[in-house]
Amino acid sequence: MKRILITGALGQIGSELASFLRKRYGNENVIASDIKHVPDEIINQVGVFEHIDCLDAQEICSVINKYKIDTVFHLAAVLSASGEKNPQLAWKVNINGLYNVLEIAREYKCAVFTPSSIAAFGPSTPKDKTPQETVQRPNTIYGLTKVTGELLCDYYYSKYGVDTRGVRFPGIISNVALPGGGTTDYAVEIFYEALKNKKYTCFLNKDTYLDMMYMPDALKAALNLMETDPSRLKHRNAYNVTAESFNPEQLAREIKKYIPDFEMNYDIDPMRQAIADSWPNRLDDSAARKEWGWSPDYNLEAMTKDMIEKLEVKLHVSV
Ligand code: AKB
Repeated sequence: MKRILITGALGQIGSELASFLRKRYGNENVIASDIKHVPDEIINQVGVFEHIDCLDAQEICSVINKYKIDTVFHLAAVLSASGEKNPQLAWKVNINGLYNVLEIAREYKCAVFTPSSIAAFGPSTPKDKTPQETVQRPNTIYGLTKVTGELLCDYYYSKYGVDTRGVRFPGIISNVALPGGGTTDYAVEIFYEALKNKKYTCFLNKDTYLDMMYMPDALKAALNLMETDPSRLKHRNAYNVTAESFNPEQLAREIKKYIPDFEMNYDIDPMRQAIADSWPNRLDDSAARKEWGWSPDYNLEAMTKDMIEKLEVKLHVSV
C-alpha cells in the first residue's frame, strides 16, 4: 500500500482509520472521502479530503486518478437498523457503491478492503463458535448486502485478480466518532450516558450476547489483513474476527466498577432486538488467527477501563 483512499471516512471507523493509516503511510498518502461535507470546526483535523458519493462512479474514478490510488478501504455503508428503515437505500449504497469501487479497482489495479459483518449470518447459523464457513441466510437487508458483498469481492478476485480482502466485524466500540444506525450501538451509547447522567436505558435485552471489538483492535485487523502476504490468504472475503462477547448486563456490571451508582434500565426496541437475536453469540475466528496472525489486545475489562479514561477527558467529567 502506498496511496490509500478511504470511503465513508467521516463514519465511526473511518474517522479513526484515516489518522491510523496516516501515521504509518504518511499524511499525504491517505485520502479521506465521504458523501458528507467536512464540518468547518474539524476541517483542520481531517487532512487531505475529497467529496465522494460512491453511487457516482465518475467521482470515485477521478479521485483514484488524481492521487494515483493503489488501495481502497471501502467503508461507506448503511448499517443494520438504518437498513431496516430504508431497505432500498441500503441495497443501493451497499451493493451499487461496492460494485462501483470493484469495477474501478479492476480498471486501476487497486487492492480493496471491504468490511463485512456478523450480520452476514442469520437465525439458522450456529450461534456459538460460529464457524468461518457455515450457513449464511441473514434476514436483514444489511445482512443480505454483506453476504452479496462477500461473494462479489471473491468473484472479482477469482475472475479478475482484484486483491479483495475483508473481515466480518462485530460491534465496534470507540470514543471518537459515534456509530450511526447499528444494532450494536448500545455498547457505545452506554458509556456516554453513564459518564454524563449515571444511567442508561438499553434497547436490547440484558441477556443478548453479541461479539464486540474495541476500535484499536478493529484498526489493527484492517491493517494487518491488508499487509499480509497474499499467498497466506485462503478465505479473503471475509474473515471472522472477534475480541470479546458480552451482553448488556455484563457491560453494565463492568461500568459499575468505575461508576458504582450507574443505573441500567431496559426498554426493548423490537426491531433491533430481532436483528440481534438473529446474529451469532460468538464467532470462531481461528482462520484469521492462522492465516494472518489475528490476535486482539482488548477484552471487556481492558476496553471498559480505556473507554472511561478517554471519555472522562473528552466529556470533561470525572468518576
Ligand atoms: C450494526 O450493528 O449494524 C453494525 C454491525 C455489527 O455490522 N455495528
